[in-house]
Amino acid sequence: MPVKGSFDAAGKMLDVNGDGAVNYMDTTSQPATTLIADAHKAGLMIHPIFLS
Ligand SMILES: [Ca+2]
Repeated sequence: MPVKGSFDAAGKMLDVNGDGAVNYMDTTSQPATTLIADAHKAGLMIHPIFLS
């Protein structure tokens, strides 16, 4: 599922929730893509990972 961040005029990502850290918690979810369905149709397996 894609996410979208907010950026200032210089292109720096904003600390939207004001917790002092800039990370995925400052993003909003976007509509799901067809990536997983397309991968399954191609016979591929999906394995999620979390990067912090
Ligand atoms: Ca934050």
